[in-house]
Amino acid sequence: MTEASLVVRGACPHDCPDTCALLTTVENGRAVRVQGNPAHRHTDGVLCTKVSRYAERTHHPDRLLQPLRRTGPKGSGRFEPVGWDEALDDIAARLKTIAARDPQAILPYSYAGTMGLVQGEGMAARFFHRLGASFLDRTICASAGSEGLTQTLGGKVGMKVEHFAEARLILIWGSNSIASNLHFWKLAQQAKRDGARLVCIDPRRSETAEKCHEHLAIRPGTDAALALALMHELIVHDWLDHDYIARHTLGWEGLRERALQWPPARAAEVCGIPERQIAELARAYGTTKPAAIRLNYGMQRVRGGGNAARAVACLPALVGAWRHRAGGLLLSSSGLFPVRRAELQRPDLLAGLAPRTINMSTIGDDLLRESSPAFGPKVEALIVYNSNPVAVAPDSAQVVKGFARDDLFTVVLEHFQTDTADFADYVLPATTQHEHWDIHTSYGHTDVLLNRPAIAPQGQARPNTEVFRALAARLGFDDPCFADDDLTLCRTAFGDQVDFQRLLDVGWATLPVPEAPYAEGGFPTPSGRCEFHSARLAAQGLDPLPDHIPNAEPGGTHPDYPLAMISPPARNFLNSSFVNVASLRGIEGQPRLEIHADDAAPRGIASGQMVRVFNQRGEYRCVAEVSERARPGVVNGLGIWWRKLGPFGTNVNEVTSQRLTDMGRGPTFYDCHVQVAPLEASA
Ligand SMILES: Nc1nc2c(c(=O)[nH]1)N[C@H]1C(S)=C(S)[C@@H](COP(=O)(O)OP(=O)(O)OC[C@H]3O[C@@H](n4cnc5c(=O)[nH]c(N)nc54)[C@H](O)[C@@H]3O)O[C@H]1N2
Ligand SMILES: Nc1nc2c(c(=O)[nH]1)N[C@H]1C(S)=C(S)[C@@H](COP(=O)(O)OP(=O)(O)OC[C@H]3O[C@@H](n4cnc5c(=O)[nH]c(N)nc54)[C@H](O)[C@@H]3O)O[C@H]1N2
Ligand code: SF4
Ligand SMILES: [Mo]
Repeated sequence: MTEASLVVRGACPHDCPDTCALLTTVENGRAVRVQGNPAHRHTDGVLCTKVSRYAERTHHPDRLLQPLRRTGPKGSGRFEPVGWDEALDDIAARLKTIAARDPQAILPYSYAGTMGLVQGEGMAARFFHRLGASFLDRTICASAGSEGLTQTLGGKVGMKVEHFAEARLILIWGSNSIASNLHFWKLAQQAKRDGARLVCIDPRRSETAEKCHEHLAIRPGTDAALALALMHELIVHDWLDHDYIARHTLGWEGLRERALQWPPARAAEVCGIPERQIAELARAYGTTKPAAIRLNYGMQRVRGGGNAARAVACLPALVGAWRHRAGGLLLSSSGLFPVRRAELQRPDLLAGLAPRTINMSTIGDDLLRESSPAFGPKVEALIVYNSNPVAVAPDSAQVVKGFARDDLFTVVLEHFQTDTADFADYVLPATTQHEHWDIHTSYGHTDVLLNRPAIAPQGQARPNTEVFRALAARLGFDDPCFADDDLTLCRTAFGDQVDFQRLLDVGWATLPVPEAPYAEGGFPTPSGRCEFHSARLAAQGLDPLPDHIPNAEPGGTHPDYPLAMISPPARNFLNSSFVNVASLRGIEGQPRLEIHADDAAPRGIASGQMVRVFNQRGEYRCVAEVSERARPGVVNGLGIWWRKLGPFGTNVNEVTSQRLTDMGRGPTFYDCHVQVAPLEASA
């Protein structure tokens, strides 16, 4: 270390269950190295490849360093520099004019570019509440699975991740852990060394699947059928924990009857796997203790995603797996955090207003809607932060058409000139995690983390909070809460629920969560039981019991689009973040479509060849890779490239649909049929 060098404690801001503790080495005002904090047990000194390159992203030559105003047509990416005051004055004036007619014509659009509670929906939520802007339904990632889990277990709750290390059987279900949950994978490896069996359930032979003892390469969207067949076997072989079922579950008779309709032979047909694999998995699950399931969101991006999560979430109660601390299930731990949302986000500032809600997953259609009694006012202004919808939202053709509207006023707060920023009227340079305060929950462990700024804001970049404070002032919002600084917001997020001094001194604090939280039942459902039968779903007119709901576009049925496509993330990107970091893009090379030899050969497709992937919604182009990672009938289009960095300015979302899930109003990215053809043949 040089004299001018210091090490600053932070938290990884990315949408990843691991929420690592970071140590950033700063020399002469620059972040020169980012490492995992060895003192934080979940991080254990290890970061993923992406974030170990974080300094490269922070000091990227393409960082946006000053506010920009559009000079060319929308989408052209032509801008001129403008001063902060001029930009903010104009934005405030535009918003004021629109709000005078109807503030619901203004829509925030944000997701998890940062998971921070402060730079996420902190000051921004206060601002939009006070304005009375439309609500955004933040569904794009996890809402179907979250809803399924909540209807079954009562919330986003489950096992403590550290106990997976002691499990004897681990089902890795809809998760490519090596790519997207690295620190869980380390625990699974530890369990494996101690003799545990690892089983992966995934249509793709992912980096994780190939390292497990067994891989069930089911067709996309058939998870509920598999879960019901497992239940069938648990019942007929009496591998049930009758005592746990009687005392801590609700609706067993109904579920039993439903499951008995799913003998393994029927599920094998639906899932496209050998019956033997189902029978063997059921035996292992019914007879191995403790058995743990790492469920992840990859399995809920289909029409029946909510039901599928529900079906899987029923399994641990049937075998009494919750009795052991190393048994049960984990999809998300985020519901365990006592975040004081009302104090942080101040919904009381709505002062009686009840704005309409727009679903972020249908932004394509919704930007193109005219005013109507059912919809409310046409969207006239869009404020985007922490998200890149033009690249990540489904059905790109509609999304692009919406963003290209000349009568839409768009402001984008960003680090980089993304596909979305290209459509902005104003682009405002945002600080990165290295340059601002924030506080973090996690959806993969149970620690709260504090992020300290390591370096000064680069160029003229400002934290999101600062932009919303400045707009609030210009709109005359005088509630004292708009003067709160970021450190105050950090303190507000948990109040007395978390020892803030400890966060300042150490960087994290562990929540007091019981070791085996549901050993004696006590689920946070209305009944306090694991709800196989959900009265809340029945009240919504939905099936109260979990069932298999086939994909809307399963592949193998449509004459023109016979292949099913899933589009899970490429390992070295995080959604569309990092696609512009040269060293990481270098590893990924080009956008790829994995296709099985049985599907490639009849189409005359060889590895390395450029292909068109298309359906009724659109077409994108990428490089084919004939690979055993794809199962026959299913292609894997790895995401999520920036459109402008992919061939022909397209990415995988050209072909995905805006259809929503059975529960939670989520997107169905992995419920998508396509055809694939060599590019030359069609030119
Ligand atoms: N490296 C990296 N890490 C990430 C991300 C990233 O982009 N890159 N994204 C982050 C985000 S936002 C999220 S939400 C999580 C996502 O992480 P996960 O929840 O793990 O979800 P996915 O990566 O979408 O999919 C995981 C696996 O599910 C498989 N899958 C697809 N369809 C089905 C299905 O119908 N059934 C089953 N059983 N499996 C299916 C996919 O092939 C994939 O291997 O990861 C986070 N971590
Ligand atoms: N086809 C397909 N599409 C998908 C998925 C898929 O698996 N397949 N996955 C879906 C999922 S799971 C998700 S979560 C969504 C993710 O969608 P998004 O949440 O939009 O995620 P990113 O693409 O990473 O874009 C986040 C943007 O926020 C910016 N950002 C980061 N930190 C800050 C900050 O502090 N301030 C500001 N102003 N900006 C910041 C980053 O630079 C980045 O451009 O994509 C979805 N889209
Ligand atoms: S992306 Fe995930 S694994 Fe990588 S540093 Fe961040 S929290 Fe850790
Ligand atoms: Mo996500």
